[in-house]
Amino acid sequence: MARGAIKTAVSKKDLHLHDVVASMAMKKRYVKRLVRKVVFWLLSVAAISLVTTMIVEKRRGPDSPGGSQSEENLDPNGDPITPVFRANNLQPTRRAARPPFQDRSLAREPPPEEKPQPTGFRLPDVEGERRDWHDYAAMEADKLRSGLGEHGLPAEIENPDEKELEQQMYRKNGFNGLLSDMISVNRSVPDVRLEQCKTRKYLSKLPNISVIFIFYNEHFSALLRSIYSVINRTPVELLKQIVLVDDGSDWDTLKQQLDDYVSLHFPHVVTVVRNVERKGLIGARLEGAKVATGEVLVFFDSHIEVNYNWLPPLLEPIAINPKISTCPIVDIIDHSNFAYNGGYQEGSRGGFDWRFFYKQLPVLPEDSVDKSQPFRNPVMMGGLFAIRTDFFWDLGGYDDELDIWGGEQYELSFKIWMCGGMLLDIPCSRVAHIFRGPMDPRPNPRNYNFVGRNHKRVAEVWMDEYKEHVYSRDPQTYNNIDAGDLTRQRAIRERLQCKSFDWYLKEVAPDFLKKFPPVELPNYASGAFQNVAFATHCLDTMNLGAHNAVGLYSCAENRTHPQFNQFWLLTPDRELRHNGASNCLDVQDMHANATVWMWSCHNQGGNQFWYYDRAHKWLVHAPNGKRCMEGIVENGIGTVYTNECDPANDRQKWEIGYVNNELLDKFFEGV
Ligand SMILES: *[C@@H]1O[C@H](CO)[C@@H](O)[C@H](O)[C@H]1NC(C)=O
Ligand SMILES: *[C@@H]1O[C@H](CO)[C@@H](O)[C@H](O)[C@H]1NC(C)=O
Ligand SMILES: *[C@@H]1O[C@H](CO)[C@@H](O)[C@H](O)[C@H]1NC(C)=O
Ligand SMILES: *[C@@H]1O[C@H](CO)[C@@H](O)[C@H](O)[C@H]1NC(C)=O
Ligand SMILES: [Mn+2]
Repeated sequence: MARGAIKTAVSKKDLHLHDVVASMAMKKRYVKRLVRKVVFWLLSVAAISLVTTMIVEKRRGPDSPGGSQSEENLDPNGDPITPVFRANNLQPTRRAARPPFQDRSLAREPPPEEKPQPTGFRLPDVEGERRDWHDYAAMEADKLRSGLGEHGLPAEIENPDEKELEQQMYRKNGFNGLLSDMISVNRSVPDVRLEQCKTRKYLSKLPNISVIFIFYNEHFSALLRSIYSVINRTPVELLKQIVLVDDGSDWDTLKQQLDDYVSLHFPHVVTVVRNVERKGLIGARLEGAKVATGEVLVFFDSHIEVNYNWLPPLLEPIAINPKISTCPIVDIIDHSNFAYNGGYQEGSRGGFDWRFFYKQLPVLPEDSVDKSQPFRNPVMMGGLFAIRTDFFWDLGGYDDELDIWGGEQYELSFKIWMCGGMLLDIPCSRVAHIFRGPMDPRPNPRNYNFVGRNHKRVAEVWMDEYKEHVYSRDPQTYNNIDAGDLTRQRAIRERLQCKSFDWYLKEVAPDFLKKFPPVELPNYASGAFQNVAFATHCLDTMNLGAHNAVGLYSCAENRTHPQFNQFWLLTPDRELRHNGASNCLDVQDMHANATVWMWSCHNQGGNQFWYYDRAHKWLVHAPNGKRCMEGIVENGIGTVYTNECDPANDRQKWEIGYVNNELLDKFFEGV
């Protein structure tokens, strides 16, 4: 507009040409200065935020407790924790790294289309008397309690003489067992619920429950606190039974001592079931369910504390519709100081990628208008949930051939949705769980890939044609797994006339296919990454998992398809991922000899962004400017760093087993 106006002025009034040109020049200068100011300002903001991010990342660096842990997709401890529990546990404080220069996920996603807003989920308004289920007397009494760890405050053992024992018990349990012994089993917790929850009334007529705690070598006081929290905060008329399933533990405290404690303190409400041999999470839950007499089953881990009025909001949807299964929001009990952290804000839905890694996705916008209301969840987290006893058995329980743990939360979630039910998360129901920290490994209960077999069973029975996407991620493994007899599972699907997996993906999880495209895009490069200066050495996991530094080791013979430890991919997400695992190479510092870590892939670029510069043979860690991966072998030990790129330094040059040149030519398109 302004330019057009000036042009017109020039053609009409030549006399003023000089003035006009001068004023245009002035305007140009002015605009230039303005642009320069804005650019300078933007750059300053970017620089400050980059520096802040780096300081924060450094502070929250990988030395924090929860540091080293073994393979992510194995649980040698046999602890009934789901992958997401483990993921949280491994990253107790560190946020997913913020891409310092650009959020590529924003760059790639097309702008949202204008669509009519789908209507969100609401439970039907049912007739019926309602009541305020709060136990105000108990809540008031709790307010007056004082002592170590009361109100969920962080606690500490101060006596220096006990430090060694504390460490020992810590490593044995993955949490501070000695501190647990010092905190009352009846301790009070902070009321972390959303305000709307604190006054809400629920149906007066609710079903009664059996709470099933399963455990393998659980610390005694942590188990007791789990039981007491349920007894102290559950309406007597709704708590029919507590079932303790000892899954082949071998600690003495869990035998006669537990029996004696139970018969002295909870003679009528607690039932103990003992598996002579360890069956794992799935088998143990099934044994518990078999003796349960309540109308609703509540499955819990054995190191939890329930919050005030946790049960009525969890039960009401089930009372309204018997085919609804519900999950509480899981708060966090700190494994080192037992602080109760209820920082829940938004909630999230469960999902999975085609490697069956559990993923969290945002709540559908139409379901999160009122954040205190139940919302639909495609996949349960797996550790804590409620389901009607008859519905559970009608679905066939868990597939009893699923061994130890793994895949069971998918199996049950698919069944619930596909066979006429519904799975809801309940923001007003809060239960806290101890996410374990570092611990001494416990024996692996099996000597075969039971997780893979479980996954194949679930895929075969429930995923229809989509199972191929799971198998195609790891054909070697899946081809060699015999899923066993599936007749009973298929008969259940037939009898209940369950819907297709395609229906589930489209209706229940409409965002999955977008987030996790079934057909994987090709990699930019893959195979062994061989150092040029130390040509016998290749990038290697050193048999370690997440939160350890990557290293160098004698190269595999087959450079395009090396052994597991040396198989790396430069993925379509422009990250350097360990093949078949969910760890990516991650750099958190800019200084010389910055460590290259293996860390859970966050798909956000940033500190996990890598580029292969073929001309220099550099592996460039892009966001920090020209920083290159460097391999150094000293005294036979191979270390990997990033340093400023130096064309004369052969330690920064790498040969990769397979390079897709055509794709690499277009590497920066759409970045
Ligand atoms: C815990 O509270 C119960 C009553 O709810 C009481 O009987 C028991 O003695 C208490 N235990 C401890 C160790 O404070
Ligand atoms: C639990 O509910 C069932 C069905 O309503 C009822 O028969 C049973 O008596 C209840 N049990 C207790 C202990 O309230
Ligand atoms: C490496 O392994 C792949 C897949 O097993 C095979 O196709 C290829 O021939 C092997 N290459 C060499 C050099 O052994
Ligand atoms: C980086 O590490 C190498 C090998 O340990 C060492 O020789 C070099 O001096 C280090 N550089 C800096 C700046 O610390
Ligand atoms: Mn657990």
